Amino acid sequence: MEKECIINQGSSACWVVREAFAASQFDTWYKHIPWQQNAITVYGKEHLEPRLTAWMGPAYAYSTIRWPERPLTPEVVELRDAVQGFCDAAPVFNACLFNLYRHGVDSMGWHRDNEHEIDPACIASVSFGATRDFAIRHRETKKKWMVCLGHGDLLVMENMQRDFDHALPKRLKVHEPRINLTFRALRS
Ligand SMILES: O=C(O)CCC(=O)C(=O)O
Repeated sequence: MEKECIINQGSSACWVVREAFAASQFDTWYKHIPWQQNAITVYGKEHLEPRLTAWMGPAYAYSTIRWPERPLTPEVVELRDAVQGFCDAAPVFNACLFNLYRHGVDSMGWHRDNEHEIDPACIASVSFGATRDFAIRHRETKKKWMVCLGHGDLLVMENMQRDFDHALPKRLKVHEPRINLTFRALRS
């Protein structure tokens, strides 16, 4: 399978393998994951996140959200091992954040996954269901890239946290749900 290069700048790289996991079913993941909607506090005000999420891996916290430790299930380990096979020099992904965008109103704002526990060498994500745009922006130049991610696509980001933000913008014309699993290596 071919790697499609999106960004290759210094030590930072981002690439996609189209339909790498297209054989995996949206419904399997939809039913398998213990989805919840978290509240997040921004400038002292509580909001519900505009998506459902779940976590498997060591205990982890970002923003005002605290995830307790939860082991990866055998199904997730199987997908993780297959993803790991595409990422030659990556550290072992011992954690997975699951995102469920119920429709195009659900989204994720600009961020860069730069919590100190996350190994910046590599983050890999797999998408199922509706096709959505994934946005990347250079933090200084503000140059933007828009990557269309469809069912089964693998997206890999290497050393991107320092210089780039990413986001999953709203797309009001999308009415179908999308699931995204992001694999990370958490350092203890
Ligand atoms: O849904 C996506 O593709 C983006 C997910 C993401 O940025 C994250 O989990 O940090």
